[in-house]
Amino acid sequence: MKETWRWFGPKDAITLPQIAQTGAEGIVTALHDIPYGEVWTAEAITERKDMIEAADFTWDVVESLPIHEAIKKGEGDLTPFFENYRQSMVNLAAAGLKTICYNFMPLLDWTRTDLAAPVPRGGTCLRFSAPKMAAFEIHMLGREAAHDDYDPAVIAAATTWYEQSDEAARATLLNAIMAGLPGAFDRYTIPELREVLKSYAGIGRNDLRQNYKRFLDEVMPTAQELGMNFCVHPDDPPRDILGLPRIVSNGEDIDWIMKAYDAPENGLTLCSGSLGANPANDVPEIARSFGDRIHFAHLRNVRKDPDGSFQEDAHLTGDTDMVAVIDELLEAESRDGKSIPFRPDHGHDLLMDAGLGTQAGYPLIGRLRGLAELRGVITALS
Ligand code: DNO
Ligand code: MN
Repeated sequence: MKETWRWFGPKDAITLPQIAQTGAEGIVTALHDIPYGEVWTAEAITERKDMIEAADFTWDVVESLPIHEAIKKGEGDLTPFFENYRQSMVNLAAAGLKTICYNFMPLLDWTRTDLAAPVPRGGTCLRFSAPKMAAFEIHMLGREAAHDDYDPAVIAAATTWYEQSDEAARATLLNAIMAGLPGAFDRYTIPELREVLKSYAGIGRNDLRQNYKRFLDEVMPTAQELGMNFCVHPDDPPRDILGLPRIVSNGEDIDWIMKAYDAPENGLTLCSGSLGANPANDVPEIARSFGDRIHFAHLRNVRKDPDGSFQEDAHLTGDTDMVAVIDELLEAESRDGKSIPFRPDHGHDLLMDAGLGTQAGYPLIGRLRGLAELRGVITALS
């Protein structure tokens, strides 16, 4: 398995020479400044690649080559969006970039309600509180239908939270929910979010699946010609959010996707933290079932509460048996004769992390700790 590190580009508070000290050899990045739907030019790709290589790294994975919302919604004339997407693929492949991570989550990427929840012995982590999410949906957005999406006890706790919260707490909650959107785009205020949610009205699970299949049919033949591996990132959290359907949440969903375009290039990013947030998901089992289609891995752990809340735990503690997950990935590697790039996906804010101004979930010390722990497991198992 190849150790990689997510770098958000020149604007990242963490520099490439600092990343070099973590021991990681590969970089995972994207051209976050390019608006969704536009072409990644050969020049922009080469400029980023040169930067990475000048610091003695390889650029191993593109995360993400984002999919425009119009494609997810199946709305309007999609021809230019598909053409642009394929053009970006051609340009990436020409630069030797052949592993592409993306997601098919409508509107929001990863979603948390707390960016700095305390962990017992110091430091903070990302947390998803089901009551706070319900409070946001019901009381702040006014989405009445959310009553059906949560248990009555969660809804009662949501009301209590809302009644006790002040403006600042509600603004912090909105900010946390928006933080999962990478890059500088598409942060919404409450009225904007209400508006944009309307544009998804009537799009159910099957519609989203059909739109996804159309995307695969449009891009996978090009991926095959170019020798590129695509790897979809699972939904985080693996459940419907804001009434929007999510279709990459469990083994059954992944199976549908793999069969919707049945080719090795149509693969998976095994994100143990995302999948692990649903108690019904057996992550080592998912790694085993789809080992031949796993082209990239995000390794982290979560600890779940009975009410549907969860928080990010240290990489080797938490509910998921990470040694078993890594064992499956190593098996897949030796079976298929491949090397799977992985990154410590998120970390706790530890020690001086809080002052560094890094992206939420992507601290220096916390991920360094995670990477070191994972490296130990990999070394022992191999
Ligand atoms: C969260 C990440 C995701 C991931 C995208 C991939 O930290 O794992 O934001 O990059 O969903 O498209
Ligand atoms: Mn992930």
